[in-house]
Amino acid sequence: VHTLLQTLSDIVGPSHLLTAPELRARYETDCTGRYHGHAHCVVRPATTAQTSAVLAACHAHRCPVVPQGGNSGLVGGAVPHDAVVLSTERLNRLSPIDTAAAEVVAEAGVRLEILQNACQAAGLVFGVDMASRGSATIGGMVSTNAGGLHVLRYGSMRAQIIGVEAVQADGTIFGKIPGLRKDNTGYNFPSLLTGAEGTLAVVTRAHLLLHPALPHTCTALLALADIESAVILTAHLRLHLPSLHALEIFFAEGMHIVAEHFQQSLPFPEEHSTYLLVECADTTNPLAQLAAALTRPEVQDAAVAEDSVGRERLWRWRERHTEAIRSIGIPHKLDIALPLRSFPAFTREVHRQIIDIAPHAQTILFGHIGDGNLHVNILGLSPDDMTIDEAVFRLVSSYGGSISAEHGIGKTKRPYLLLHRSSEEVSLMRQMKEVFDPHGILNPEVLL
Ligand code: 2HG
Ligand code: ZN
Repeated sequence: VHTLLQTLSDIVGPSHLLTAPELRARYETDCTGRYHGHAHCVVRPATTAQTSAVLAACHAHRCPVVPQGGNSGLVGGAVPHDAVVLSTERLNRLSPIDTAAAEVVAEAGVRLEILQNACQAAGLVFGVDMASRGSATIGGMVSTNAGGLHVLRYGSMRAQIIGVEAVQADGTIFGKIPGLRKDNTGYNFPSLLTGAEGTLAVVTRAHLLLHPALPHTCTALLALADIESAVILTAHLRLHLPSLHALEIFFAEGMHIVAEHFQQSLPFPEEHSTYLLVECADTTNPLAQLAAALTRPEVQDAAVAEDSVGRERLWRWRERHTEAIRSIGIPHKLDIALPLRSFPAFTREVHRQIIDIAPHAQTILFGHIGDGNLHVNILGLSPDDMTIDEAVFRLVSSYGGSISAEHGIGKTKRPYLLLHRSSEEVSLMRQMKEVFDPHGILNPEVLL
């Protein structure tokens, strides 16, 4: 390890090789607080060439490398175990926005919020948005195929990518930037690296497409009697609101936790079981469209906002779930996808099963109902106890759902991949891994 550290220091300069425990600490623990690891060092290359040299050196020493962006992942995918952390934070250049083509090239360490601000100044938007925008980076978002709040309109990260540049385990640089929106010349590497969780290569740059900004946005918080109503309304809104921009769900438990943690008073005078957050955006004001939806029989109460302050106030109920839950304890976070029609049966059953196994546990559900994506957060379990995680994954699988919708497999779900993928598929994945990374140095404890 000592000679490797010297080589890495020569590549990036001594101030960008962190070896002291207090400097390494923030790269060794993830933001859920559930995962802790140990890094030999943190290395921060500033260019693709340096990234390549770093990987070549680690490859020669057969030393595991864990790529890390904003460290905002929720499945332990960027937590090192006796590995070198390759931090992308200095790969942070953003090309000028190409307004004519509506495209931009971002290095892996560019934070989402920085990209969003640059787009806004150019009258454009980036299609992926999420609560972790202040820390999540483009490289991490590519590697996890991040989803977020507007997948129902723009698709997930994969749908935004025109080209990717990446570095293989042995230091070989590959990929094409600029890419082309249409390019059918064989296997699609950008798509393969999207969602690969840093196990095949380290993404260094991405060429991304942008969308025209929509000047009119309105948001409504709807109170409903139950999850059945939410499913009926979701189906209706998808068909009847062409300007639908976000469609999120949460429940009374989550609403109360957010209210308590942030000392906010509840938005409605009565108690309700289920809440939908609906957002519409368009080139002309979509308020009339949204207002028509509010007359539906499922809607028990509603609050609407058109100005950014009012809209943000409504969004907070949903976006603050993660932070409010974290303030109570270390949650188990299970990000799952289900057919929409299974939502009612699943939510009932998941509460029942969790209470059967751990009567003291507290379960909070929320998520992106417009994408069939729920976040099952469970408090009151010990971090290593996987009994409930496994029960929930089995339940999800029995409904034909996926054990990961938008967060990835990471370490948490690695033992359960076969609940959703066939052994033939997993075997093909392993063979691909071997081609890209024959010595298995890239994020070796993640995914496979
Ligand atoms: C969200 O939708 C994120 O807010 C985080 O995906 C989900 O904290 C979670 O479980
Ligand atoms: Zn989410």
